[in-house]
Amino acid sequence: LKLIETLGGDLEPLGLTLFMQPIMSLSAPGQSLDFEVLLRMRGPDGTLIPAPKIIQAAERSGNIAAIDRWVVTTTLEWLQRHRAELPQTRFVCVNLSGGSLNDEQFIEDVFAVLARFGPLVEMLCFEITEGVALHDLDNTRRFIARVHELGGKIALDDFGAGYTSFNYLKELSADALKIDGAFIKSMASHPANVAIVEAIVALARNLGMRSIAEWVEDYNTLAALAELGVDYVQGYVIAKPMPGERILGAHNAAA
Ligand code: G
Ligand code: G
Ligand code: MN
Ligand code: NA
Repeated sequence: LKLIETLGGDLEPLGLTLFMQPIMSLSAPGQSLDFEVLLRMRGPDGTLIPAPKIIQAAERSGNIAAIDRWVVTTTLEWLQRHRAELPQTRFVCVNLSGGSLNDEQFIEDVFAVLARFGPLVEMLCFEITEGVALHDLDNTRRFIARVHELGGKIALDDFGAGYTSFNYLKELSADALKIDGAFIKSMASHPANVAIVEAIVALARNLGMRSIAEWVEDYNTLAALAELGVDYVQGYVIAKPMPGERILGAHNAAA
């Protein structure tokens, strides 16, 4: 982590690596292979350093834009390399930090990267949190418009946590709402969460957006979400985040 604070350009030697977690469509279960990209770092002893630690170190040292740019580039390179092996993959979600979205240089760099990959960008979905989006609504709006021009998608991550304002939902034309995992995880023990999730699903549908439930940890919750009409589910009950090779392996085994 000290290294993140000192190095800039080439990040792979630092042990940065991308994990993927499957996102399952409830309307076509088993027929789609979409996923979220999650950053990991392999320590010298082989242990995996979780994303929040990496992100914090990078934000503290002003290197978060370099990290986010590396994640976007590496994801697209991976997709390009393995596209033929992923016929059922329609979208891949990538997380962005607030620091990056408000960094002019990052924006220019990332759109230069996207331009290199042409139509592959149509498979990208950028996950942004409400806090990030609200930090500078104009920057965020411009970013979203440019992503849409290239055919990419936007999901509002951790939706429902923080400062959800309906006005901001109206202001930003996102494609999907990712319901905050805290609501999903305790649906069974907190009936109020069921009502909240139901309302978010209806809100998404009425705004022409998709809904994604994360942190789905058991089958009862999965069944309840299907009943509520959630479009996509993601969580340990389906699969944990795993190295990209394992996604390819699982797919090849299933095919
Ligand atoms: O699995 P998980 O520990 O990876 O993720 C923890 C947090 O780190 C989440 O809030 C997630 O959005 C964030 N995160 C994971 N991967 C990335 C990444 O590549 N870039 C950014 N900016 N955030 C990430
Ligand atoms: O904030 P964001 O939604 O990007 O981060 C997703 C985080 O949720 C990652 O840290 C990921 O590892 C974690 N995660 C994924 N599936 C589950 C799950 O079923 N339960 C819990 N508690 N966390 C999960
Ligand atoms: Mn996310
Ligand atoms: Na989230």
